Amino acid sequence: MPTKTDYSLYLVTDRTWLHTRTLCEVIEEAATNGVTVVQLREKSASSREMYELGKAVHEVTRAHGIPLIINDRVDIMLALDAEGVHVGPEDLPVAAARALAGGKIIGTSVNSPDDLAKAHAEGADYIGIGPVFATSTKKDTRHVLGVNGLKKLVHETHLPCVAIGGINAENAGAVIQTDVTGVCSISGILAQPDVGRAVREFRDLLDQRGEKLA
Ligand code: 3NM
Repeated sequence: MPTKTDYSLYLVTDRTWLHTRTLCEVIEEAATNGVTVVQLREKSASSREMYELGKAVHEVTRAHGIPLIINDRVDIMLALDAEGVHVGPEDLPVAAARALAGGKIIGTSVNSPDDLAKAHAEGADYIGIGPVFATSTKKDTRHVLGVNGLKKLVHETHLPCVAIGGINAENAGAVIQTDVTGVCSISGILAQPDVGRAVREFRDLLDQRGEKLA
């Protein structure tokens, strides 16, 4: 699974951005329009809520043939038989997650060359690099990297890497030009009045890159 994963458009969830729609409805629309990975990240959910929500979301992602990654909770990922887990600096180390969940996708967050060295040493399958821009979605973000900081880290890794933090359809073009594998978004997709349209705008920028490389 890890080597075949399409990381190009990676949606991270946060139900606080939804208007009146359910998370499953919005994920259905996002997947139909070109999101290629979904990460369930619901920081205020109880274990039971994460499990029930994950079960419902997994049905949607499975129907679209895209992986579901669970934020932080290796136990919930295993209980759902989801495709992977994303562990940040305050979560289990990658190596510990790997010991529990051998064949699953394991991603981690990178903000510096030191983080990158750790991700390489511990055998992460992919890395999320961020925050690229300031964002109000996550309160405890680390040093804002900017496009140049992102580029430096992208060029120091052989791993698939996705950029995160403040990315929207307006600034995604500059992010994509760094050679990053994909872009992640929460509010750039979930907070938009027309989710399908927002996803297609990201998708168009990513697909233009593909056409240039072809
Ligand atoms: N992780 P938005 S920034 C979940 O820097 C997350 O590791 C970050 O939300 C990191 O797309 C972030 O709305 C929030 O800016 C991303």
